[in-house]
Amino acid sequence: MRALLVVDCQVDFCPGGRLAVAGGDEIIAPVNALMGDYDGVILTQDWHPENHSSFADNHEGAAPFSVVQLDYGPQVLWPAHCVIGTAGAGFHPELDTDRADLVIRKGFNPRIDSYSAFFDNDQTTATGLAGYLKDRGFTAVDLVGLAYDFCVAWSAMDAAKLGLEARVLRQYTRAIDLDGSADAATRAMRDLGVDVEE
Ligand code: VGL
Ligand code: ZN
Repeated sequence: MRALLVVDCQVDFCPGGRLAVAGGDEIIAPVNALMGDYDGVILTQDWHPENHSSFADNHEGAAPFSVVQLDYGPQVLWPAHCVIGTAGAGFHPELDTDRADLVIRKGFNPRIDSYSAFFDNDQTTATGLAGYLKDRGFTAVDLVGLAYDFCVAWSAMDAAKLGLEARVLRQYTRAIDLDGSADAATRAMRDLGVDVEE
């Protein structure tokens, strides 16, 4: 049983959004076309309160894309994005959300960011996705979505650590690519046994 995990295909990560990933909107139609090939489709949604600790605005004098030390380690500070209840937090209007069996929201704890669909960035608070996949008998996940080097990569690495067969379909992703983060993500994923397509 193989699931398709569609990561953060949201308005704010597409051109015109508050944390736009170049070409983010280009993957939406291809991702829709993939959905029928899987035993299950799961969507994730980045979902932050306004006072979220990953927003540069919530750190006095901090610039977006700088890095600070939080309780659980280094954290990139982002422009405010995917704020609960705003249009930017919604799915891209063309994403075929009707095909999804489950929607996982993540990042709603103001103190901890959550790139991965499985665990918050403290690496301990679980979202419940691991149990869901296990209970439904999924042993493999293919990952697509935004952004390749953050939420897709962290989700894929956690999937591999949990013993799932994890594969990233790279042409169905786009990267933020902050200081070489795309290449670093590819290396880190491969080190953990994630199958990353060229
Ligand atoms: C993401 C940065 C901050 C992502 C989410 O979806 O990759 N990146 N929040
Ligand atoms: Zn976020």
